[in-house]
Amino acid sequence: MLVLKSLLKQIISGQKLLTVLIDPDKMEVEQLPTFLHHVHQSVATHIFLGGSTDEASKTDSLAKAIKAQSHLPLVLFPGDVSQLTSHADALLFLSLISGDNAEYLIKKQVAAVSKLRDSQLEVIPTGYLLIENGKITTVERVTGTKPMSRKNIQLIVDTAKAGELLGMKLIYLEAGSGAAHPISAEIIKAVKSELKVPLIIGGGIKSKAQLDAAYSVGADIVVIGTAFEENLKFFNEIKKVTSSSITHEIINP
Ligand code: 1GP
Repeated sequence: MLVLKSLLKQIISGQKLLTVLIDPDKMEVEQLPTFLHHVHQSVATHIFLGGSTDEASKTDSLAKAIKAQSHLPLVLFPGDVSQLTSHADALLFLSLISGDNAEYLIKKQVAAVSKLRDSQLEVIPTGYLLIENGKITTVERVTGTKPMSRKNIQLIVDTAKAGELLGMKLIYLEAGSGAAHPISAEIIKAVKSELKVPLIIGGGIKSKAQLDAAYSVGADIVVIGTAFEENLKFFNEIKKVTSSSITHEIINP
């Protein structure tokens, strides 16, 4: 089934989705078997691949290796046209609607068309909003756009809604990788109350409590990268509950 259709089905049935973000600048193909082993034991439902930069042009080889080693849907989350590869299931076709840099609003998308024309990738139009988080992040530097103020919640809501009205199928509120403060509960709640399309939240989420908090106020999909890169044990905190792990807990509480 197509990625968007299947995630809509999961969300409608009440499931919360968790995406593990693999940044090509921070992952080697050789590290994938161990990393994916942990991903598969966790509650992760999707893998995103991409980053603001891909210095060593590893996206293609990483995508191939991930597809060979994982059953999870692989979705591209590209910072640039150079990060497009056919070795994935879908592409978040992002437009940075929080900023006024034409490059990231439409020009990179135009440049992508010649690569997408003959591709089998499922293209998912996605409104991408960068929100201020307390420190300057790579997305801000690379895109040359100012994040939206955390205090102007109405403007964030209106921008997200404008994205939906323009036909975007997903709205992604981004605090930036390694953000000091994840997107606040107040912002998530306000945006979610006006949106019909699924809401993705990412940036700076480092604990199970923060993950649950984001879900409880309306996030449909949460994206986590840094916390997993820095500590594989974090996967244990969000492990799948299987009958064997329940038995283990009963015997070894
Ligand atoms: C970044 O939203 C993602 O684009 C994930 O952020 O690396 O802080 O988890 P973290």
